[in-house]
Amino acid sequence: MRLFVALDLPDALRARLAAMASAIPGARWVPAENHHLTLRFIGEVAPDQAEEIDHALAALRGRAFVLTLAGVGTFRKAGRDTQLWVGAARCEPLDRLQAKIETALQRAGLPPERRRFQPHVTLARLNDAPEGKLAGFVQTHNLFRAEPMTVEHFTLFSSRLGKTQAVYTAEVDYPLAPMAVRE
Ligand code: 2AM
Repeated sequence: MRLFVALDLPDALRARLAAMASAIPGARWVPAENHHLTLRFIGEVAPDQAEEIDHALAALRGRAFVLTLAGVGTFRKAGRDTQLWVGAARCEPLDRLQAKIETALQRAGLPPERRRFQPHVTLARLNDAPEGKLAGFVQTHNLFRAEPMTVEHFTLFSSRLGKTQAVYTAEVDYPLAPMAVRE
């Protein structure tokens, strides 16, 4: 099983992200149903390890929080733009949740994630997309700011390769404790 831990996004937000797709040669736009914010990529695991991962995540205690997606950018690898994404406004509760998940998964026997957590929702994967077009996209959407969303659970997803796109399935939702109500 190929697994990852992520936040799913409200339908209206996914529709808004999908509507940002534009004519950029070499861009493969992620369809609305696949939008998510990855907290931890796990990769291929055997069924008994998947069970341990599930137990470790179920034992994690976290609190709900408000998250706002904002800004756009690209990831570059070897001098080429590989991904176009929407980022997240700075959010300490998100960083804390991600750190707790990392600890839980290491306890479940996974090797540590070496890469820095860069919260993002991938909008498109890029193959030789012209830099000018990408710069134009980033400029157009630089001020993008979504409606704040309340994160009340996180999710263990499995991923299968479909014909044209990966097929993601929410396997387990792990609830977060309700936010403290202000007096
Ligand atoms: P991405 O959107 O930035 O590519 C499911 O594939 C999720 O896991 C995606 O959100 C993807 O992040 C992430 N992912 C896929 N392969 C990965 C890898 N080798 N390392 C880290 N994250 C990965």
